[in-house]
Amino acid sequence: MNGAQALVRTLADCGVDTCFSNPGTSEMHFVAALDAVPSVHGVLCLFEGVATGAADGYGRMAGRPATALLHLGPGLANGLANLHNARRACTPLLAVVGDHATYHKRFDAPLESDIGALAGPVSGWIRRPARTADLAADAAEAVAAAMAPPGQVATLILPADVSWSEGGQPAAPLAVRAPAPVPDEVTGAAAAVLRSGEPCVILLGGTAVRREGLQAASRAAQAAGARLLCETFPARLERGAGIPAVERLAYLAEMAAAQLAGSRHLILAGARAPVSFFAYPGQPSSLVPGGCQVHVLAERGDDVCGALASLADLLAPGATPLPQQPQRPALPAGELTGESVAAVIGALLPEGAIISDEANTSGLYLPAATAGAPPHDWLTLTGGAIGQGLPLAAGAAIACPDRPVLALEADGSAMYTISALWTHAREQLDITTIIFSNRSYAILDMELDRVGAVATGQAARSLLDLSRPDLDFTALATGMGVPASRADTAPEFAAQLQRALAEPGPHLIEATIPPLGRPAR
Ligand SMILES: Cc1ncc(C[n+]2csc(CCOP(=O)(O)OP(=O)(O)O)c2C)c(N)n1
Ligand SMILES: [Mg+2]
Repeated sequence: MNGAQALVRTLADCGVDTCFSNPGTSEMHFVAALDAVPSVHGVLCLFEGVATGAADGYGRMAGRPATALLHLGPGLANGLANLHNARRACTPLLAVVGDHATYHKRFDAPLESDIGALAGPVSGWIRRPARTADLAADAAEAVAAAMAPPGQVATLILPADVSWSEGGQPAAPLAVRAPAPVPDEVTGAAAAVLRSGEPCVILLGGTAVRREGLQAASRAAQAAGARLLCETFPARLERGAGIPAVERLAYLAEMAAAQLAGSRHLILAGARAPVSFFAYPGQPSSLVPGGCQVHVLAERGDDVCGALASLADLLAPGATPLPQQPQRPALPAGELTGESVAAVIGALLPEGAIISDEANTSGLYLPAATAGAPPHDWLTLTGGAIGQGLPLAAGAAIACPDRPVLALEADGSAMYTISALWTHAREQLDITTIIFSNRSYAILDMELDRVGAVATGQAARSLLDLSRPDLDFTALATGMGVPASRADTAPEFAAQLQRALAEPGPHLIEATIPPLGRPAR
């Protein structure tokens, strides 16, 4: 057996069943090995940022890694932005980056580059096996490293000759480290703070915003009269009717500051102390209010949910969580705006839906409109690098083939990785993409003023405007095999969304809306 065959066999034995791929010549033996190991499904992505974003979506939903197969340094570099988002999400993900044969590197052929330097900042684990006999054991270690709590990107650099040489031996899966238990003293200290009677906020992140964590956190908050908030961009937030609701910390620093104002204690459960997304002249970077003490209940790699449950038991063993009541908005009439799009989505969201949210400014009304919808998962832009949403949706749909996926995509962000639509069609994924077509980088239009930049003329505004020409998303989608329609009014949009959700397979709806705060066209 050659190295590639031993590698792919080992991945399969370690529970890796999907490989989002954009291969090149150095990965041909890996590609060939996929026929020898049919339990690993190769998914072709037409740009590496799609492969890495899809692997992120898969990992967030499956809780185990998919592979992203990338071609040398340039292929990896094309995939870096979504690996950055995956790193921020703590997603278990295995990047396999093909490299030149070991003896070929010193010739400095055109594709030669420093793969380690490119991979380092996004990878929690990185290795470049030099011998075929070591490859499978390194792969098993890579999978275990990717799964080590709280989850991370593991990068395996695969020299072509290590891949093609005979002498490969599959390796057995390795045990995955369990989350670290939180010591009783730490839970006890947090309980004492919560009993102090001073205003407390419990800030949730990581696994704390899954159903089990939210239930425990809700019990603790109820018992102590504390407020619950969660990080601004959770990797995977479980929400909807029956699940305790948690408000997300706002993106805008002044709104986040208002949410935290008056708190004397901030208890972190799987979240970091809050910071402003960007610096603004004259504004503080930390969002921790003056006079507020920060306490760490659990770090991301700890048993966060266990710690919250112990905390709740200490405070009031009998306390019950406060579930969100079912409630949906009525289907709106009239113009299509960010607000009416949100109401339609809230009215129609199917049970068990997975939302890939990259709606940006147009998403302002979504949390309220969908809060009481049937239970669903909400995946957000963890690292702020746009171009995540369409790939993430593909990965989530492959991880959870029985669940409907909605990709809520701002127009500018959609264009970064628009070729993901082709993968939606190739794999016939049950994804409904809604394009929030405001023909603008609206958030930057807003930030231009907020950072205090003085922009008086058209030169600056033209860099933030997506018209001239207008993007035709229905043409883009149909050109890649995704049935598409365009909605200009709220009832049109509702009818199109109803149809898209009722039919299996991918669909795209271009919702033409004005930028936030401007009247409908
Ligand atoms: C990889 C990357 N490149 C550039 C940016 C800067 N950026 C932030 S938002 C944005 C435009 C967003 O426009 P759109 O997706 O249409 O959302 P809207 O602001 O209109 O709601 C850009 C270019 C970024 N965050 N990430
Ligand atoms: Mg836009």
